Amino acid sequence: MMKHTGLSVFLQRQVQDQALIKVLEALARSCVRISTSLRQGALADVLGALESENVQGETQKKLDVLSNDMLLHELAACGAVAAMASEEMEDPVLAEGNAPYLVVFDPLDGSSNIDVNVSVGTIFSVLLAPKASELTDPCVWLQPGRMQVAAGYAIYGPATQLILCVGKGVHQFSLDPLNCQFVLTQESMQIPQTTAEFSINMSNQRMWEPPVQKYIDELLQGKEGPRGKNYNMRWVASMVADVHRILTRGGVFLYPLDERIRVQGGKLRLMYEANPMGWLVEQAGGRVSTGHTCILDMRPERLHQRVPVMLGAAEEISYLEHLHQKD
Ligand code: AHM
Ligand code: MG
Repeated sequence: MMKHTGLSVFLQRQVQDQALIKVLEALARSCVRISTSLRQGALADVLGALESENVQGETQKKLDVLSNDMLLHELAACGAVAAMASEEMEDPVLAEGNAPYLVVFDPLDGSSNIDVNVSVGTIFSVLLAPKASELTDPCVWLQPGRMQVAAGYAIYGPATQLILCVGKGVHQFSLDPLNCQFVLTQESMQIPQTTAEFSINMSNQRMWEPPVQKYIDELLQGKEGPRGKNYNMRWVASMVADVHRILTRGGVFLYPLDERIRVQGGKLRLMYEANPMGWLVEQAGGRVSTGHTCILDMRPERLHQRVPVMLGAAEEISYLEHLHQKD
């Protein structure tokens, strides 16, 4: 049998800083625990909703809260994390005052899919921490995506996989369920520049802005339209699963602004959805944009800020930006 490289061996080869390795191993341990809970599902009575709402006003699932707790616990225990912030908590939680890293995460992305047994995931972003005395300043979190030290996600699908970037390409690890260890299964994932597959929630079509209306309309015209080829469409409604497909076989993913979500600035969250996923996509040769600007260069204004997201095949994102400039 082929001998795979384990995550720990990979990290020792790729990452100089032992503290960062501790953070990444704590994230991986959390994802193994979350994966186990998801697999038990109804048997462990972890499905369904709670009566509480998160900071976004969304109903929390039991597994949203459980996953959040697992991440908080593992990250606080690793000793290398100064503070943690999450989609499920209004304010950051302090951990180890003098530790070098901040971690921001979406503990269970796509959680509306849990009860119907469709893929969900965990998204995370690792940033440098300031001095201990500055940790309570909310501005320490507002770092542009380009300043991420590491980012990644776990996808809990037919197999559990961890996709990781420490600034040198995007690498895929698969969970061996026999020993609960992640092993390297693909190095340097690449997104082709062109594609014939798009991903968007079509039910919002009537509310999109004109450039996105025009773009999708052109794709739908297929071979007979201005793009001269037929396009396929996929929408899982778990960002992790939709982005994972793009990292695996290419494509373009859009969650644009629409009338319904205009006041909140978009649907997806900048710090723990768009930035980590955007960085992975860029590191794999794709592009990420709001339609007007590269998301990774934006200076965040709030921890839970939302943003329009367009990511994937570089040529498609450039064309979308061209349509927005003309508008
Ligand atoms: P969540 O973090 O509360 O799960 O919400 C984010 C999810 C994304 O995973 C997905 O792309 C999107 O919301 C789905 O939205 P829609 O319900 O419009 O299909
Ligand atoms: Mg999410």
